[in-house]
Amino acid sequence: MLHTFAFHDLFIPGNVSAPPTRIDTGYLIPPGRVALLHPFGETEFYRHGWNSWSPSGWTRTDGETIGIKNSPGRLLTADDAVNDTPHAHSGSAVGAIAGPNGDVLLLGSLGLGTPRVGADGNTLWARAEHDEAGWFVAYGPEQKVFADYADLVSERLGRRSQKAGRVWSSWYSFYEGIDEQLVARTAADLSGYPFDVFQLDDGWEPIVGDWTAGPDFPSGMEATARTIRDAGFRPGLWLAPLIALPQSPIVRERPDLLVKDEHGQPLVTGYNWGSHYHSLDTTQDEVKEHLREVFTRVTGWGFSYLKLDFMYAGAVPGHRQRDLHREAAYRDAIQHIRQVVGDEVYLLGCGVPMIPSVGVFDGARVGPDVGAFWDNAERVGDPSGVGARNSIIDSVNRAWMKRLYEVDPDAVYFRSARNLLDASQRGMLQDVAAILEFKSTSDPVEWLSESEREELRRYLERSNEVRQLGRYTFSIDGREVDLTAAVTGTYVPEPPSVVA
Ligand code: 9PG
Repeated sequence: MLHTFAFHDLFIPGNVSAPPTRIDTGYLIPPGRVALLHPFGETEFYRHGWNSWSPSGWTRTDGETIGIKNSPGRLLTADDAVNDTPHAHSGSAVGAIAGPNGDVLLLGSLGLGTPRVGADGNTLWARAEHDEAGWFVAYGPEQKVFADYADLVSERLGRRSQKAGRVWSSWYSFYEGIDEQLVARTAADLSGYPFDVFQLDDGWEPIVGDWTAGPDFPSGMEATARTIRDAGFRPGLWLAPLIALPQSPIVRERPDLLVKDEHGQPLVTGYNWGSHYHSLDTTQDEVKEHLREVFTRVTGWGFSYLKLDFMYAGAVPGHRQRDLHREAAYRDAIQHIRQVVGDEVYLLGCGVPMIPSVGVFDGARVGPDVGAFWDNAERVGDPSGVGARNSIIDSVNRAWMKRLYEVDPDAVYFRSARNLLDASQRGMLQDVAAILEFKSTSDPVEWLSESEREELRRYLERSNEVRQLGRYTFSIDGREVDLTAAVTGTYVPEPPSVVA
């Protein structure tokens, strides 16, 4: 049916499935397809990515689309592959187009069902694989309409209140090369630094899919958790509980517990660790029981901050035992995990589908991995590739998600050693983390000079007064920070100086 949406002096004709309801901040539209005829012509479009690593940001409707191009494996891992439209502008759950004077027209889903929003020079449209959530449409100042949208989403899906505090993570220094002695030494060196959490990342487990202590942790994970606690920190642990590598015991022994393809074979749900991997079918009772065991075990060891990674793989299309929409299956799985660990455990989502994680996760990663370099030379043009540049672009474009959960832009660096980022690039990362209010680093004390140690301390101790001034401009403690060049890609790094 046709409906005309009235926003002050702007009238937008739209095609909707049932009559919308006016609310103070805009309109609620019942589930079903939506097409709005906008008067802005070719303009800017805000594209939102499906999971933590998926590209998000503003582009022109008559310009290049934002997304992962020409790389099916990465697309499967780092965005919603089946709904991607490389030749047309579309994104996940929410989209917006820019009108005059900083006002935007936003259209966003209020729930699950892999909702999709797209635009061109005439229309802003929305549809979902599984339509039951309904939509919000609003027109007004950019920050206000995004905030209003976020508030409606968390009204429906919840908002947790636990804060992570300041986090040290092992990933961006040691990667998988961790062992119990290195962890003990690193934690002892950090003792007295104002960190709240010391989080072990990937590398402790024998193989992804087997969440027991690996060979480099011969004393067991409980001993390591104790070591971390004795150093003065809350023990944190990484795991990817919904996926398993082909060589893991669960895949070899119980392939029946996996999500299947159309031939009944274990479905490939992503790529990493030089391999493909599979997903657990969380709709099966035995898988729920397995998850209960895993989470009872790791919290029993003493870890109370959990970084749950590659979670999108629990929401990919595939054959599951129970026939419910993939995002509903995912939410059911994370609610089960939350129920097992209880309210006191901090859950940081990584590689999570963004909207279906609201209200269950305390925090979520909102961009690709950082790296100790600006851009990835091997994957130029892949906006989900590792590096400071891509991480900053995605994270800043998702600052509005603060209202849904804590937003983690990933680690920042203080070290100049073993780092290709110069001081100004390190400063940008530090500013982005201050703006998003989530401070983490991976620098071992040993890798820092005396002055870098001081800088790190000051950074962690400072609580910042942050204000957003414009789309990419902020004030941090009265200092103006303009990230426009970095986020829009016009920032060109200085060529590294050659040290004789
Ligand atoms: C551990 C790492 C770290 C890191 C996570 C995640 O799109 N991808 O293919 C992709 C692969 C790995 C990845 C991110 C994206 O890294 O983000 O912080 O925990 O796993 O293995």
